[in-house]
Amino acid sequence: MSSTREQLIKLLSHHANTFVSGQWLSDQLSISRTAVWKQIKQLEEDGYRFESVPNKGYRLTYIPDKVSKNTVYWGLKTKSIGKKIEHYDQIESTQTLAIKRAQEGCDEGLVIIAEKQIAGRGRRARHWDSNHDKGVWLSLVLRPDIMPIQSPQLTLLTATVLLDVIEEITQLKPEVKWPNDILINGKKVAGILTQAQAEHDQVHYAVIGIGLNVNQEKSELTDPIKHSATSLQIETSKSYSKQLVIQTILNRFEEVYFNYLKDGFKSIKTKWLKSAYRLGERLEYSINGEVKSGVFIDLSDDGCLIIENDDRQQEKLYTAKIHW
Ligand code: BT5
Repeated sequence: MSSTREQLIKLLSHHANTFVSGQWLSDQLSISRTAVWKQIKQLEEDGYRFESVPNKGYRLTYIPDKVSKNTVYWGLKTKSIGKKIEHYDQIESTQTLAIKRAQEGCDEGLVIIAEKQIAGRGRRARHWDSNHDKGVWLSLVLRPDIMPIQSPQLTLLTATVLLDVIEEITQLKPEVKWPNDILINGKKVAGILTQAQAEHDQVHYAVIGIGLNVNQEKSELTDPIKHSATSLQIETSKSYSKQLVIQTILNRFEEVYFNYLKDGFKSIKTKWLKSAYRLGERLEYSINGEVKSGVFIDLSDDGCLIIENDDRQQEKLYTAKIHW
């Protein structure tokens, strides 16, 4: 059950085009008119703004651009993604908590958002720089009815979502570097971490972690990512509402994810390939210490890079280290 404050904000934001009277609010919330007034004063102190007219009541005119589960929630058009949100000012890692929630049996669509992560992580226990509030750090829990072998497709799906969202917000054309990096002008602006738990022919859950650098200035990028990373702010000299970025990601994610569950991977693959970093170029890669090279020609349905070697043989790369 949400608090009186949350219910009040919900009522006001759903009627943001009209005035609502103190009496109506007091009836809806089963609290006195004085208690409504006190709540409104409290909200004003927290940055909310109202137009208030005698005999007409209150109209919510501004919600502060501070990310909270409510402010994100109200801007969502989704059916399941983000229907439940947990928001933390600081946490070790949204991914670790989302996995715990998934194991506890939470519903599909739970989103964990943090302003700062003190132990943000990438793949293979690599560090993810997020101990500050300049980026979007979130993890979402899915329970897709797909075969375990298909779970890498979720990383590629998420990459296409981020490509769209970044383009929509900044008008820039990012690229996707296999398997999980989003680049702008050759530098990493976002990373995706997919962790799934599966058995036989069933995926129990997949947790998708998204880290997107939003408002860092160039001087705020420190070693070791100083030269390899970028942010939306660095690329466009503009700062962005993180709340809006999160809403855009979640709204778009649900649309693409539902289409994928219905129609399969084909359109995601097409979209992914259109923005693939170094598609059609010769890449060097190593497998078990042996360095090889070949032309990156395609993506397989199970999410591998397809390379054509000098003997015109095609090879699928699952775990090779690519020397980008
Ligand atoms: C990734 O791993 O790119 C996946 C990153 C996922 C982060 C999200 S944030 C929300 C959720 N909670 C978590 O704890 N994690 C997820 P990988 O491909 O292994 O890349 C890691 C490498 O990216 C590092 O070794 C650095 O070189 C680089 N890196 C670290 N932080 C970065 C940043 N903020 N921006 C750009 N590059 C970064």
